Amino acid sequence: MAHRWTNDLTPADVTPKEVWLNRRQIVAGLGVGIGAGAIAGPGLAYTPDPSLEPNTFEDITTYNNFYEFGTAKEDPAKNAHLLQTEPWSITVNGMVDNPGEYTVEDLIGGFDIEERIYRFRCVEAWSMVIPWNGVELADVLDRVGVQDGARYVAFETVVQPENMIGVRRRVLDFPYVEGLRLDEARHPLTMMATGIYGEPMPKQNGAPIRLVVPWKYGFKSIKSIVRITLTDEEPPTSWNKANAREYGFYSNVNPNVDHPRWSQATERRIGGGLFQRRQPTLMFNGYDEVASLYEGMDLTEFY
Ligand SMILES: Nc1nc2c(c(=O)[nH]1)N[C@H]1C(S)=C(S)[C@@H](COP(=O)(O)O)O[C@H]1N2
Ligand SMILES: [Mo]
Repeated sequence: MAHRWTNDLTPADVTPKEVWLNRRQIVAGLGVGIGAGAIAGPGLAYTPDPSLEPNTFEDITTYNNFYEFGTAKEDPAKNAHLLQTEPWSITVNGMVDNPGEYTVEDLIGGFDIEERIYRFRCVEAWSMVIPWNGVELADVLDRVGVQDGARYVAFETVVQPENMIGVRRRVLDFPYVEGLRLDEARHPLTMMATGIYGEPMPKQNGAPIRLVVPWKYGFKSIKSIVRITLTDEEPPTSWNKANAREYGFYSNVNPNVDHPRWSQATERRIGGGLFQRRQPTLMFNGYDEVASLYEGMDLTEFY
């Protein structure tokens, strides 16, 4: 499968192989990887400037938002082991040629699992750098066959009340739902991720398969997906339903549009279990290549 995403880094930016291999060994101690061979491709050939130095596996898996498992940052790591991921079935419906029930393998089997180190920015003004493993959503959409007239993709998270304390407490209107405009969904940066650091996706990070949209606030990257719907109407999204004034449909990272209750001009990079240095928030989280998707749109109106 040809990859449509190309990065702007040169060989000079590549992390020395020894550094890479050492990191591999460190994370290899954590368990069995998802086909290490599958990710040992050219996708590894970038870890550029220090701003893309990945967070540790521990940071990424113990400081989470996954409201189905509670509202505190430590809750998902404590409670998500209860998530039942086998069997897992993803309903694909709406304006598609091949609707039906898919396993994860049905959806992504045969595609290269790439590793992509992405900046990840939560709406709450913290950030991390995460090495995701996954495929481009565009490839999945091609597999299910998007029909003419479809304009949006809607996603839904599993609901397991018996296993999810946040669902029982109704901390949000579950199921958690999210959506993208079709051109956003097809953008080569947009991933369906099945792992981090070459490991199967930890439950607290959205096993077995979740969305990653690196130029948008973290809540757009919906976890533990069980439904994908192609539609001609802008779909409802969980945080917009909860508070439309604070959370829009687009939710692009934008230092110039503050959250009503806090500034988005800067962010704190999480590291070593602590918040570290404050740094400027980058427009589109630094992914300038998506700017053309929003040409002519007032991003203060469409926040
Ligand atoms: N189903 C579901 N998906 C979700 C959330 C959630 O509460 N439920 N939280 C979102 C938010 S606010 C963030 S910041 C990211 C966190 O992803 P991570 O745990 O992999 O860092 O997941 C997003 N996806
Ligand atoms: Mo978030």
